[in-house]
Amino acid sequence: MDFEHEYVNSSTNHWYISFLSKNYNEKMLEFRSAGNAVKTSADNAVYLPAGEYWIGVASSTYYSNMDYTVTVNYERNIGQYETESNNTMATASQISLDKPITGNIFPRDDVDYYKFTVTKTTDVYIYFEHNYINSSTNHWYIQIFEKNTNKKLEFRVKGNQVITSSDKVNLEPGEYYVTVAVSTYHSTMDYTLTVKTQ
Ligand SMILES: [Ca+2]
Ligand SMILES: [Ca+2]
Repeated sequence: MDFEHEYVNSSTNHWYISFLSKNYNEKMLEFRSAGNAVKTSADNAVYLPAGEYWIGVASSTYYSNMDYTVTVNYERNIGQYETESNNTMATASQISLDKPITGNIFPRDDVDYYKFTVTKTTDVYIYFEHNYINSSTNHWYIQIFEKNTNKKLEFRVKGNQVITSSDKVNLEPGEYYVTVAVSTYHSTMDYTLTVKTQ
């Protein structure tokens, strides 16, 4: 989402923009725009099913009656992104082996569930990427487990660890789930994960 306005000679926030779920009860995204920031883009995308959503614009620390323009940028999701809400096994986003999927953790208590199927006994590992964050603290917590919640693999990813290949785990044929959740620190930055077989 982009938010634009004419220049105001002030680095203080003048506008507060929020993107709300169709039920109007869940914040999917929020950011602020300073007077001298003529174009502000949201830090991350939200990946949503078709439906109605709401954008709220309010004054922030300072008030301006100046006109503003809001643009919602849209890209069709054909499986390259998670689809919220995917916070339970039942609503998991389906993924294919060796095909990357991108998502992010927002709000902090967001959990992303992905479901994949193994048709023959195979070794898999998770390849996890994100942009650099200047922090050696863990930001993401990733697990693979079976439908009966038997955990097969878990690992954490630090902010400054831009590429991670997990240990390999040997899986029997069946359905499995990957979850991505916040670790010690929270980042809304996009991550891309792939369940790899080689
Ligand atoms: Ca998510
Ligand atoms: Ca989620």
